[in-house]
Amino acid sequence: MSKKPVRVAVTGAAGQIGYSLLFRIASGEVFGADTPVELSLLELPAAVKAAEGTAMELEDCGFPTLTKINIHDNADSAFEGVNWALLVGSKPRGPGMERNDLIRDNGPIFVGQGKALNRAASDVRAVVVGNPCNTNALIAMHNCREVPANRFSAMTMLDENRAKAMIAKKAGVGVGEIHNLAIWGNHSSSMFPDFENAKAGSKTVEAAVGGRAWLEGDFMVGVQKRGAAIIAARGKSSAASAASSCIDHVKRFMEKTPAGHWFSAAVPSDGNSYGVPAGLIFSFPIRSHGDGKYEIVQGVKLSDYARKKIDETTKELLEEREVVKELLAR
Ligand code: NAX
Repeated sequence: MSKKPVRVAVTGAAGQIGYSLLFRIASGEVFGADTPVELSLLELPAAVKAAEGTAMELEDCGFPTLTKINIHDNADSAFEGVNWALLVGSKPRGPGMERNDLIRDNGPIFVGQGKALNRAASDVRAVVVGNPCNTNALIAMHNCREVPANRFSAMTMLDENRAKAMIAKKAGVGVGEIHNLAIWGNHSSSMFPDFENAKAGSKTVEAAVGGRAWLEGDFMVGVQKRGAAIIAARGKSSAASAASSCIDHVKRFMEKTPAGHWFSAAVPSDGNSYGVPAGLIFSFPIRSHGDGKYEIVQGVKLSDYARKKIDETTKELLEEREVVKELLAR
């Protein structure tokens, strides 16, 4: 293997998403068959043993691309020199817990991890998966002054993939036919999966599914509540699909987005796009330049319906920012 190794930290490495994500990163699928991968697994002390078990299995796969695995129980050492930090680990919502309790409980994790990234990594991209991922990314970004803000993102790719799959099924076409399905806003039930600007092949999605009623009704609710439906059916939250979407997220940022296309990711708002206040970690249609840079796609037409939905999800993110305001150092 000729290339320089890529160092990837994964937090929550012993969790269910970690169990799926790590193997796909190690296999060479993400960074290529000629790029060595060095994994840095971060876990809580109580789960280090389980992470060791996952590491043993990773070794047993015999992936030629996997050249190193280290396991850590502190973020400073885990993030040293990493190129990608996939921040998956956080506390799940317990019974009777409100969203704001979860935000308050998980916020401090991302203060510590933001500070650790600041100290330990100079060429890093951080992707937050752990919920509430937009606001957790906001906290990490504010506590990591040395790393440019546009290196932080939060994952809404699972929502995009869910939305595309639902439309493809309804329209009776392959999921590969559905493109430009942007998720706007928060990774929560307030998100807006923008079916108005998406395409099914060369058709509008509305034409492909036979009208708007299903899109405004079952589709919207279906995407927003898919996570809960999976918990109800499986008894556990989405894991392999979340890991797969995290892989898609990283790949989409690394590859140049084809002309006229876009994908969804929550990134810091520049304050000049679609009326979203500057600095919020907001999911937009994104186009990657393939050289580490990306842009928020401009000029996407928004109907009154879309505008209302985007305003609602913006309001929710502003409220979340208010809940964690003492944790925002920048
Ligand atoms: P698990 O509970 O299976 O695993 C989480 C792991 O994180 C545990 O092993 C735990 O020990 C570890 N952990 C907790 N605090 C940590 C810390 N401070 N440092 C390092 N490790 C820590 O959860 P899993 O199903 O893997 O989900 C992980 C997160 O992803 C949750 O917050 C979940 O809500 C979120 N999700 C986000 C999605 C998205 O689309 N953005 C979708 C899937 C998932 O719901």
